[in-house]
Amino acid sequence: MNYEPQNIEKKWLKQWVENKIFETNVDNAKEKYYLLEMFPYPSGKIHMGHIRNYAIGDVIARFKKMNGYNILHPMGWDAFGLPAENAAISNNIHPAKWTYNNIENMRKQLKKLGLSYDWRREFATCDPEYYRWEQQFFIDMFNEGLAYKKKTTVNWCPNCKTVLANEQVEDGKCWRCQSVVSNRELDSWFLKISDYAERLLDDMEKLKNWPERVLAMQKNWIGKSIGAEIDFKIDGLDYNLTVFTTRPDTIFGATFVGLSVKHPVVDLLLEKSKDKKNIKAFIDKVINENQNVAEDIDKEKKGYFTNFYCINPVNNKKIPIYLANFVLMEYGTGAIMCVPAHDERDFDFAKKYNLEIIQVIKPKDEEEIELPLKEAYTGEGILINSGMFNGLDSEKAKDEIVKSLKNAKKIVNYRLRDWGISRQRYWGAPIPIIYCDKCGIVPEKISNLPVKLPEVDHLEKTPKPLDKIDSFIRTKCPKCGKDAKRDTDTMDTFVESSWYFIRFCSINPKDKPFEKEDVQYFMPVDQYIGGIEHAILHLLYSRFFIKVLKDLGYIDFDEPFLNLLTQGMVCKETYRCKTHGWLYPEEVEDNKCIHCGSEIIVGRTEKMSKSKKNVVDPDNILKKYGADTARLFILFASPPVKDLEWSDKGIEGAHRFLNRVYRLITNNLIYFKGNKKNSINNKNINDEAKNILYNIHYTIMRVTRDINNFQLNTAIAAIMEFTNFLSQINTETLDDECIDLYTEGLSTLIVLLSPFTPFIAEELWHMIGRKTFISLEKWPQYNKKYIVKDKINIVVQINGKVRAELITDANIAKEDAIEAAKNNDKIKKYINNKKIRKEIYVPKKLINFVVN
Ligand code: ANZ
Ligand code: ZN
Repeated sequence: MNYEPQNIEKKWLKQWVENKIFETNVDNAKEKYYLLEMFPYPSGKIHMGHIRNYAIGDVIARFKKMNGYNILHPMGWDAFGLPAENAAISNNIHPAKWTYNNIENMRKQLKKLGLSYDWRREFATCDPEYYRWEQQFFIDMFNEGLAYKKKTTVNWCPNCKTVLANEQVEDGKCWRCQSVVSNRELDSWFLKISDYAERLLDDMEKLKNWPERVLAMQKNWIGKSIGAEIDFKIDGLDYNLTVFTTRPDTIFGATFVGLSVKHPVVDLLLEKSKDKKNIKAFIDKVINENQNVAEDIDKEKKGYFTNFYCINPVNNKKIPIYLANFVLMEYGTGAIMCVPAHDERDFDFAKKYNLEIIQVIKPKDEEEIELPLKEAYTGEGILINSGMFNGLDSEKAKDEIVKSLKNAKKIVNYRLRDWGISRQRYWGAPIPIIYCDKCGIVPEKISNLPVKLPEVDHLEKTPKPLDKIDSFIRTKCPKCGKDAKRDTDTMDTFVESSWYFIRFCSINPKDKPFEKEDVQYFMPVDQYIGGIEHAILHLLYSRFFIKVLKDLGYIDFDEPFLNLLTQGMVCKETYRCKTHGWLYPEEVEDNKCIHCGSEIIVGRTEKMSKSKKNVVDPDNILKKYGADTARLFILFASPPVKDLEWSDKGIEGAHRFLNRVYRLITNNLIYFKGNKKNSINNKNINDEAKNILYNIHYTIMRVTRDINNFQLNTAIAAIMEFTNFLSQINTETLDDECIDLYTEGLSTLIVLLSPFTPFIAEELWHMIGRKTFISLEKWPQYNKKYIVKDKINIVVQINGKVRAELITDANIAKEDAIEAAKNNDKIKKYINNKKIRKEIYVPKKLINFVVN
């Protein structure tokens, strides 16, 4: 009999479906476990990263199911987005058609992998039956003031021709296409995530099993800082300029004021100024520069003196007001007091424009800093040059100084900005808002939802395609019934992924977003698995959205994902030729480029990507080896949280291992025929039997523990060792009792393998005569008493050097152990004719004789 994965896998897929093995329903008598992997964007084909994500999840889902949990394990499609629209533009195919074709293909691929999904729950987010609820949530948020429209500077991706939220700009580039992002003034919709900053921080406490790194990134992104707002009067004008500072203790060192070019007072200054032209020119220059200057400490500081002065409220000193490119209007108050002695940016700026630098903080317990200062001292310390506050600790001075000022107050600031969700594209959920000349901004009537996307037969790559579709725009005002116009933006696709996991709880819910009882039973997600790239984006948006839905009364919990596992990337070596660039492995022979014969450069392993030509196509692997081999290799090659290096040898190895398991079972089928005694009389069993029992229970213990800790690779290693052990036993010498134990070992092996390689496990289970589905079996339990070894090894040393090893009874007495050591042949040599000055005994581990 040969292992033929293709036949086996087809057969069991069919059986599982026919017998509804993975269908789950609410069952209040059973404890639930919701396992979720991040759902994919239907790009057309699954890649190795998907397979890894879903294979890891499937092991956990199957394992928990076998441990008695009622498992919710769903799958669906994050189906709105730009790639569909771009494909539509270049190939003249409707985005919906493109999307559903891709879904069709990817669903087939996923099914081949034997993932234990309840496919009845599948949906695509581009289905109006899905996004209508999102439109309803949006309207609720609008009514609560949580969704609002404003004209502001937004991030604009010139390639995607759409706005991006702050979270979607990485190092000044678009997260999707890496184009450099520019600024635009636009009217767009925002969700008030900033109102939730404090709760998003506080509730991190509930996320005990999230990776530290993810929590740190979110915390940093929210960027809470405690400081003060202090008013500085502008000399000669009746105007108080409010600055935000985290260091009120340094106020005596404030030698100028920095102003954002977008600060409202700038208009007033311009009006009164004699230098209008130059000021305007400077403002234009800064606005046209890239925006992230304030974030980027190394960027060149630029400023322009306004010819106005502020009065420093602590000492009435006149200090110049500069427009400065590093002061953002979007943070704090858009105006700052600048303390060059204690802030790096201010220091650079002061050097450049020759402004005064006054040290006001002295480091504690340290010698005087050399003057003039070579760099800013940004730490805390003792106040100097600060009048009546001299000698105070900076921490204390912060409070005292704010208290002493009339126009100053303590305040908390957050870096987190509201979530901009307007997208100027077609393939997204329409924003359900109507503009009426008489009534203004009016939300669509709930009973008119969904606001469906209009059919189009041709899309062009222009911003706001919906603007060109008259039949979509023209509508009636829900309030007064007069002619009105629809909003023509669509929502950020991250809105869809912010609540899909609650929709999964119900099977095709009609006339509601989900059934409340279903959500009550299944939520929150017990284990979420996905890529680290969403550490902020999707994971922060979802946390916010769930809190909003709770406040709106839809649900009654406030964190969506209790545990989070971020899996590593799938990587592979790259090859490059000096003249021909990146090469596919097929273009390399004997380390030479097949086109020109020149020596190739073998690159370090990198994330699989089309551009680097190091992608391995899952279809080819599945065709050649079957899904079980692919799953096993990916799970064995490295622990889930680490990057995984693809290796052809590794996949061959995984395949050989499954062949060995298959042979081991099929060669021993005869032993499963007889009558089993089943009960093991363990009082007087022989050493051989004890050893088999030990290995069975020790392996169960290891595999159980390792799966619980997501150490799936070492769990597999334990199964492999157990396979070796069983293969080396000569069954012909075994007595009846041992044969029973041996078959128990074989069947345990199959069960332990089943979450990792479910097809071959199901097949072998069937072959040894079982009539049940292994996917529904109980996970085996180990008995500690079989794991305790009754023999132990004791190391024997002479003067601290290891000279022998004793094998003794585990509960040997000290005297007997020492006696046995002295009688050991190897030890005798060393102690003959010598005096033992000291005997050291560490129970069950070590004996040391100190001799002359
Ligand atoms: C005076 C000062 C003295 C400051 C000093 C720092 C050190 P975080 O911690 O990130 O909240 N700042 C305030 N608003 C700003 C804006 N809109 N654009 C650029 N910079 C701004 O940083 C707060 C500090 O960043 C504030 O405290 C302010 O400079 C600056 F020795 O005020 B500080
Ligand atoms: Zn109206």
